[in-house]
Amino acid sequence: MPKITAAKTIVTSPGRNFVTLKIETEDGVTGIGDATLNGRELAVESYLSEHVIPCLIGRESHQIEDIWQYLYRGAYWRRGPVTMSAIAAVDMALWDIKGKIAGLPVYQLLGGACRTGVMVYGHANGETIDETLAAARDYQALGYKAIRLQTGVPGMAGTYGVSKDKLFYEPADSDLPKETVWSSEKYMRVVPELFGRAREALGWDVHLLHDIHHRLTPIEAGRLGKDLEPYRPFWMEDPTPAENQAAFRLIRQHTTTPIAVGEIFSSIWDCKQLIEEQLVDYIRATVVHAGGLTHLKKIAHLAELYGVRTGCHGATDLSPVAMAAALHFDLSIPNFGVQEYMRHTAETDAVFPHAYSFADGMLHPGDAPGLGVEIDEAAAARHPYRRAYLPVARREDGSMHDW
Ligand code: GCO
Ligand code: MG
Repeated sequence: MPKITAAKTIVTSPGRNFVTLKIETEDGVTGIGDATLNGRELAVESYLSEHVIPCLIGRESHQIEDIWQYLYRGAYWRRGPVTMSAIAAVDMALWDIKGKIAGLPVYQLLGGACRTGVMVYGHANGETIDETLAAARDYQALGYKAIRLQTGVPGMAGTYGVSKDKLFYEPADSDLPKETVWSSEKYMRVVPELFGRAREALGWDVHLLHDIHHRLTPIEAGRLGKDLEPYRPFWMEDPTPAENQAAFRLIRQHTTTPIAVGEIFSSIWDCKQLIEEQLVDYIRATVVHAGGLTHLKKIAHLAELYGVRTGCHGATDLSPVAMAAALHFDLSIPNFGVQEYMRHTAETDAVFPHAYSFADGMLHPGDAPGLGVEIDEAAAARHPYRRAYLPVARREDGSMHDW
């Protein structure tokens, strides 16, 4: 069995920051994993280079589960986004290596394809409802079967989910956190209007999604979900912060609008109650922030028992390496729901050449051995790290809210 002989991190910023782990075996086979944690990139980089890489050298690269257990149990300090993103990067790189050695795409190692492709959704957004609907029509013209709708809230500059670029979403865009203003009352008035107008303009054959971005209280989320019911949204995402999983019971008592949650979760323990009590319909944990394919499979298997489907996070701040890994995963599990797909810039795609491709609203990971994505280190070196923070949100009286 090929031993790990070298590993290093590569930090690059082709339009935004990405941290990538590259592992090499004694046979010269290399594998890569995404370790990007938006706004906290160098914490994961240092966790890997200072604490994880020295423990990898000499281990058998094929022993993916054992290495996962070694890094998780062996740290003593369990869970959390920094630790779990670092473990995820190792895990992805090892699946990549195993696939390359086997001569098989990773989805074949995970059990083979359960579907012909992966339905994805893109972000249609604009400062006004008209702009959002125009963007949604553009996504429809590109073949998307599922579209997320976000719009600016009148009187509130810098609403989350509204971006300058139409195919990319980049909220981490300042050297220190930007301050934005929030009013739940104003927001809750605009979203039902957006969805009403969207059904008139776009029809009923397209799935429409919406992200609340942890902004509401449970009872407010129940109200918004109820107001949206006539427009049959595919889901409302992150209705309320999820540290208190039991809080979702209150939302469930008031609305049949499906709920998606979990893009900031780092382990199965963050969603165990949500899944077991069927308090959510879609689990959005990702391969990069929730411990890699090895751990995400366990979350998906638990979810399968309770009729919960997956809807993995796939914003622009997850690198093409994480996107490729997500697609192999999505193709191979029975309870897949939808995959978020925010495109990367041309600079990012040039740094990470990849085999996955988009057609008719679906992505396919391709059939290259391993994950099917590489890193061009010379191109990466041309884009040095730049500190960049996500914004923060304050209520109109100046008190802190959840961004
Ligand atoms: C989404 C997310 C993102 C996050 C971003 C933070 O649903 O895509 O909410 O847009 O804000 O990934 O790093
Ligand atoms: Mg979100």
